[in-house]
Amino acid sequence: MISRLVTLSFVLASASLVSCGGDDAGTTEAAAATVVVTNNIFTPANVTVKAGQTVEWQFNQGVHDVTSGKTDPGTATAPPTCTPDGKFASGEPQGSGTYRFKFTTAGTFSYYCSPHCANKQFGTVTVTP
Ligand SMILES: [Cu+2]
Repeated sequence: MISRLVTLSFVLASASLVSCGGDDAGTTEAAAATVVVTNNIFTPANVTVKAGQTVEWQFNQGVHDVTSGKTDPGTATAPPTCTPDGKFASGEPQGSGTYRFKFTTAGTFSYYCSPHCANKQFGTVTVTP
């Protein structure tokens, strides 16, 4: 029964990924880097891909999102802050499924989890030419 539910939710998640345009949701191209999302940490937090390659985030534990923008870890007296830049975003926080984004320009792109900015759930994607 549990495995049937897991299969069903996987199918539903896959269907919703295919139906949402933009980003890299519908591609069959293999991801060049995979980031596992568990409670308040991206693993690995820093990945490097080449321009034109795709990064895939796998939501495995808790409820999180992937939002691009500036991250500041704060200080002993100031809390961490996160400011979205609109370059990529997975949308509503999710507890399972995947999010994929194809990076087409070189640079270093920082991102965070919106619900857990205070926990410094930060990551970066470095894209080489
Ligand atoms: Cu989170």
